Amino acid sequence: MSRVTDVLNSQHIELPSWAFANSGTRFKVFPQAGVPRDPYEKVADAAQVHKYTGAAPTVALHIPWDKTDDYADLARYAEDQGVTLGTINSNVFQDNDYMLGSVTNPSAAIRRKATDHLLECVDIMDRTGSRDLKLWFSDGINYPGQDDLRARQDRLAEALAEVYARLGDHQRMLLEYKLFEPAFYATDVPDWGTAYAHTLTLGERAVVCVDTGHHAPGTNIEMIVAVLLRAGKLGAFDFNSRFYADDDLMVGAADPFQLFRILFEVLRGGGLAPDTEIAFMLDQCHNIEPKIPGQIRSVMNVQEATAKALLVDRDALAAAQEDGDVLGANAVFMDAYNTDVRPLLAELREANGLDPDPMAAYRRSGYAEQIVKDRVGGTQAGWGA
Ligand code: RM4
Ligand code: MN
Repeated sequence: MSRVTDVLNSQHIELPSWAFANSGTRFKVFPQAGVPRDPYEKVADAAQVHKYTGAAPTVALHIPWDKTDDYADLARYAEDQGVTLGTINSNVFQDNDYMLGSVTNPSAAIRRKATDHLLECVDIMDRTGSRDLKLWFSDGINYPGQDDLRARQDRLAEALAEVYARLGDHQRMLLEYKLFEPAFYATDVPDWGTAYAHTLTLGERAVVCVDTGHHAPGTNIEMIVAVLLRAGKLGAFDFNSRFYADDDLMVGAADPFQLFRILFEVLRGGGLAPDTEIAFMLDQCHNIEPKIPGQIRSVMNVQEATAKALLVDRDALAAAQEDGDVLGANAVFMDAYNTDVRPLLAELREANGLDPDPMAAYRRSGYAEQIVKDRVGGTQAGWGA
C-alpha cells in the first residue's frame, strides 16, 4: 500500500489559468459573479484548488490572456499564495491576421509575426522560470486545394526549428495536436503521428502533448500514450473530457474508465515515477458550473483514476497474460477499476493535514462569497481576455 500512497503523494496536477475565467461556446458566454479580472486573481483562485487538494501546486499561463508588465512579480505573488507558475501557453489563434493560419500562413510576414509571438513566450518563460512552452496551432484549411498541404508542413517545421533553437537547456517544447476545429478539412497538426514526426526532427527537448479531447470518437488514447512513452516523446497531458468533439468538460466526467486506462499505461511506462518529466495538466472550461469547485473536482477525478491504476495487481495481471488467460487478465484489470478508492484518498488527505472532503472544505471556507463581494468593477477575464 505504501507504493500507492507514495505515488499519490507525489502526484502534481497543473491548473490552467483560463479555467477560472469566463468561458462558453460560440453561442453564448454566461458570465459568473466573482470571476478574476487579471492574472493575479486567477493565480489566487488556483491557489485555492491547491489549498484543498494539496495536489495542484502549479498554474499554467496563456499569453496574451495573462499578459502582464512584470512576470517576475506575478511569479513572486504566486509563491506567496503557495503555488508556482508553470507552462507557458502560446496563442496564435485569435488575431485577425491568422485567418489563413499562423506559422503555416502563405504570407511570410504573418508567419514572422506568429513566430515572433512564440519567441516572446520563451522570453516570458525565462522570467517566470517555466520549463515548458506549449504550442497549439489552429492552423489548417477548410477546402481541398485552398493551400498546399505539404508546403504548410515545411512552413511549420521552419517555425518550430527557430523556436526550438531559442529554448534554454532546461526548457522544453510541447507540441499539441488536434483532429479538427477551427479548420474543418485539414488541420496542420491533426494527430499524434504528425506531432511525433516534428518533435523527432527537432530533438530531445521537443515532446508531444496529448490533449484527451483532441481525438476522433472511439480513438484508443491509451495506445497512443503507450507508444509515445515507449519512444520517450510523451511530454504532457491536457486533461479534459468530451462526449462529442473538443468539449473541454471536467476530466473523468464523460468516461472515467478511459481515464483509468490512460493512467494505467502511464504507470506501466514509468510515467508516475517520482522523477517523471510528464506534465499532468488540466485544459478545461467551466461554462455552466462554478470554476474553482470544477477544478477541485477535476483534480480529485485524476487522483481517483490514478489510485485505481495503482491498485492493478501487476503480478497477477502478468501471470494471467502469460497464461493466455483472457478473462482472468481482464478480471484483474476490472477489479482495480471497480474498487472504491475514495476512502483511501480521504485517509491520505487527513494524513497530510488536509480536509478529507476538499469540495466541502472549499464550500465552508466562504471564499466563493468573498470574491463575489470583493471583485466589483474592472473587466472580468474571459476566454479571449
Ligand atoms: C485549444 C487547445 C489548447 C488551449 C486552447 C485554449 O483547443 O486545447 O491547449 O490552449 O484550446
Ligand atoms: Mn489543450
